[in-house]
Amino acid sequence: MSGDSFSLNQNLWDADPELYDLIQKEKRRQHTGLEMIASENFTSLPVLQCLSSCLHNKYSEGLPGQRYYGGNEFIDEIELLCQRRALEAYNLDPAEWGVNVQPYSGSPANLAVYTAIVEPHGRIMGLDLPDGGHLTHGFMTATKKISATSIFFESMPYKVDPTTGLIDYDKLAETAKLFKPKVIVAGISCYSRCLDYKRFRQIADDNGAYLFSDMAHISGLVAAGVIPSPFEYSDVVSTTTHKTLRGPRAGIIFFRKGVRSVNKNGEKIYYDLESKINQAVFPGLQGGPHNNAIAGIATAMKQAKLPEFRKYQEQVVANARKLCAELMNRGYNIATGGTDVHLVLVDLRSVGITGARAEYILEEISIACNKNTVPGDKSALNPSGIRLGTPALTTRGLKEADMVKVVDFIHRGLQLAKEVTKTSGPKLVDFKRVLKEDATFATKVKSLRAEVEAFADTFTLPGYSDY
Ligand code: DSN
Repeated sequence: MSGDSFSLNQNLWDADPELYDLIQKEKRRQHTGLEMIASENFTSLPVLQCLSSCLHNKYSEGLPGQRYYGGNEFIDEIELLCQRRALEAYNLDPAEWGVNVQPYSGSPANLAVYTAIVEPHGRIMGLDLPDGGHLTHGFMTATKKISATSIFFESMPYKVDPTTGLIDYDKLAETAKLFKPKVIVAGISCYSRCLDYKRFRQIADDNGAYLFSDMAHISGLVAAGVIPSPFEYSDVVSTTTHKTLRGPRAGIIFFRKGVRSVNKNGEKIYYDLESKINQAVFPGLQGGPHNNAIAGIATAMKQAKLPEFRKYQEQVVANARKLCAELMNRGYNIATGGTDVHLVLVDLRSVGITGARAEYILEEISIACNKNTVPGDKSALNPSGIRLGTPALTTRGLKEADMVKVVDFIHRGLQLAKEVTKTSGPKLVDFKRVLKEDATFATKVKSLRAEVEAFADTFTLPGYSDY
């Protein structure tokens, strides 16, 4: 039945102009804006081609060679290629490490790890969300268990030192001794320093815990070798594949194989992670894998071995350092006093504007970032900082000199927010209203936005040219 009045082979722009128009608008927004959300990036044309390929059509529950459906001859080859390349990207020996490339994204990957290695209500320690951890590392508030990790498991956070902003490893060691977690999570969503994996390993060993590293934010930097790798010290490593790694929106889990330890009698204790993790992903939590995304991961992992990829990651860090230095030159306080990675956490308490206002005004001038808690913040609902990242801008070709310009735009936006606050008073709703209704402020915003957009428009975006 291919002769329907709606042809299955029409282009999107003919088949659904209304939707196509919205996609075009989003494309234009991406082109004319400065994308500084630290977890975002612009993936490559080959990855987008994988995502929109025929692989999308196929069901393949199970693993290569052991599927619940027929017709998986080539899907098996693609998944095996993806697994091989994922191990190669991180220089891992297949005798010591295995990988599952089926998780739909980072949160499902992390839940699969806990499901595999922690019994229901077993204990987990992760960096607290307001201190820079991720929801899936066990977030809960005093009154509510927020993340499934805290609903199905018992979660005890560790924290940063509120004065330095650095992870308080001594306190973690002390708490772990009392809490006796089954898993310690070494991972961040907003922390601008390299993690001390050796120290984490020591603390895990002292308590018989697994060390699980969630390298989602930094996996591109790790693959390029520009920051320390978690693999030497970890039992399990998860990552998303779309952040610094610049692949498709998906997740993967690496797990150790072989000897875990040798007991007092000299007997070898072996890891049993492979079947536990594979089963937790499917059939435990997921159905059929997204084969188009798996192909996208495979091609992104190939890119990750190229010299250009290393140069890109070096530039991501160089840009973040320059961004940080320029902000400090302008008098801004930076949590932890700097950055080793792709992100910068700006503490706005001394500026006198909240994270929400900063995020709002920057969005108004076409700079995308997110409000974020900073060390010492009392409420996660009213954070005092913003998180800025360089992966997406670096993909578009911005270099250190461009960061000077970017900081100038940010600074002018934040200065304007200060001015508006004087008129609007403390409520965000009044701030937004004044910004819109006051003709002088509205004109200033419009003119600054035009400058930002003209600047951003000079840099290209990878991807399809027509949508
Ligand atoms: N949403 C991502 C981030 O912004 O850090 C993490 O999942």
